This record gives sequence, C-alpha cells and structure tokens, in this order.
Amino acid sequence: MSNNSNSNSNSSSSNNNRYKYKYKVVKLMYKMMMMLGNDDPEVVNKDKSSTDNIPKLIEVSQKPRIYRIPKFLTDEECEHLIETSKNKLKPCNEISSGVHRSGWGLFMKEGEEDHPVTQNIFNRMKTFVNLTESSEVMQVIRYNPGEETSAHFDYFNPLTTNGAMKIGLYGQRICTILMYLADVEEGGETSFPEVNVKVKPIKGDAVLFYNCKPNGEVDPLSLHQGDPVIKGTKWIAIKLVNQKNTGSSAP
Ligand SMILES: O=C(O)CCC(=O)C(=O)O
Repeated sequence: MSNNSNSNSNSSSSNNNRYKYKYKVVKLMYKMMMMLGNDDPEVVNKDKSSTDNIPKLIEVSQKPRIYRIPKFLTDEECEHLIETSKNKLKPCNEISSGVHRSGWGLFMKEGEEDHPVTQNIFNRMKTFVNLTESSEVMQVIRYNPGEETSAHFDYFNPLTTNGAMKIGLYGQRICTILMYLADVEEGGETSFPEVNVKVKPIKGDAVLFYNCKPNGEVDPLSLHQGDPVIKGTKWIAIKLVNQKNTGSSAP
C-alpha cells in the first residue's frame, strides 16, 4: 500500500515536472516568436494620445493599411530637406526604372542621412515602425505643374527573378513613409486608385502605408500614384522600410 502510494506520488511528481518542462519550452518558443516578430516594421503606437508628444496616426484605410500622420515634420525639417536637395536634383526618369515619373529627384547619399536633422526624423519614424538598417536611403522629389508619378507598387514582386533577388538581398519593402515638405496649391495628391483614396499634400504631414498585408503577402491594393500637380510645386521625401536587417542599403 505504502509502496503504491509512493509510486503514485512519484508518478504524479514526474508528470508535474513534465508539464513544467513543456510549459517552459512553449514559453521560450513564444518569446522567440515575439523576438522574430519584432523584425517586422509593424505600426506600434497608433493608439498613443497626442499628449505623448509623438505625432498621432490617423487611419485612412484598413485594406490596404494607410495612415495619415499630421505634423510629422517641423517647418525647419521640411526646409532643411528642400535646401539640401534643391541644387542636386536630376530628372526622375533618369534615376528610376519601370515607373513613369516626370518630377525631379535624388537619393540621399548615406553620409547625408547621418545629418542630425535626418537622424531625428528617422528616430521619429522608429516610434511607428521598426526601421531596419537595410531600409533604403531617403529620396527627395520635386514636381512642377504637369509632373506626376504613374501608378505603381513599392513592394518587390516575389514572383519575378529580380524581385526575389532583391527580397533576398535587402528584404521586402514592407511599408513606405511619404512626407510632404510643402503645401501644393492644386493637384499633386497621393492616390490609391484601387480603394479610391486620395491624400492631399500638406506641409509637414506624412502618409504611412503598407505594401504588404499583415501576413507578409504583397498587397495589390497598395497600388499608388502621384497625381499631376496643377498649380504650385510639390516636394516630398520618401523612406522605404525594408524588412530584413542586412546592414546594407538597396540602390
Ligand atoms: O508623389 C507621390 O505622391 C507618390 C510618389 C511615389 O509613390 C513614388 O515616387 O514612388
């Protein structure tokens, strides 16, 4: 009898140990999954209130995920980006392929991204997304009246050899942060024709949109374009946020 009770208590304590061990393994796996998940530049503070002194995200569309960020940049930051770029712009059709752009632009050199003003902007972006080292260098574009960018996707197409190679090298362009550096008198909206959304350029505001669905698949609804400017000059800065942390920048 006593032997039996001993063996019962032995087996129940070994069961307990087994459960404890299983629980620890599951907890560890969950932790690892969360750490891996942190590589995704997901939106992190959309519910923070404006009193936190962090620009607030306003949802414009759920599918695709589009957020407007009022007053993301200060006037001084907008002017800094315009002043440091305006004498170096090249016709966009010389610097981009596959998409019809008729504006003027430049890709910042990596050293230029080290400027404290730019670093400050990147730090602000990091309150919203996981800005990995492999994210591409910032681009500044100016459009005069009549100039535009045709409808396109920012994601690399995983079904093409070139797209798959770029995903391997730089990581998928999971989302895009587009900042407006000046007001535009008329036209120049950023349009998402698949969902009938138009974002008006307002100096200092930004639009953050996801090129991929939450499950990581590319999102065809993220098709977007820069409508022709009708009156005034449109200035934007673009930061493409890549998923993978390779320590290098895509061209
Ligand atoms: O000009 C815009 O509003 C959009 C520009 C754009 O999508 C691009 O240059 O890739």
